[in-house]
Amino acid sequence: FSDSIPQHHLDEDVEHKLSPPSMYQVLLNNDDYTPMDFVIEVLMRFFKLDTEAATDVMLKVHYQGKAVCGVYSAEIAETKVVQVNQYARENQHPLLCTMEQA
Ligand code: NFA
Repeated sequence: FSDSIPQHHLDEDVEHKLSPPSMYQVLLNNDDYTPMDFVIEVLMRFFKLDTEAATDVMLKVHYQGKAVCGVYSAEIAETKVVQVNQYARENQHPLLCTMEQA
């Protein structure tokens, strides 16, 4: 059976034309008002960082202006951005989450 299938049609020999998905960095941006503890909570809640990793990212944002929180496919990155900005606004903080193609 398989000897009747041209070699170039066998699955393992097919040239796959699907590209891997574009990946996006999700970033937090510094501001002068959002409490450090709130930023750490956001990083733990939405980006699944432990206390130490969340503190490191928060301090990088604070001192360098922005930092990458995670890298995701477009749909997941967009969802993180919306959820983080919504959560910040619900808590009356100006914290801004953005995304950039990696
Ligand atoms: N710069 C803020 C402050 O001093 C802390 C902060 C860190 C805000 C990271 C936003 C992002 N309270």
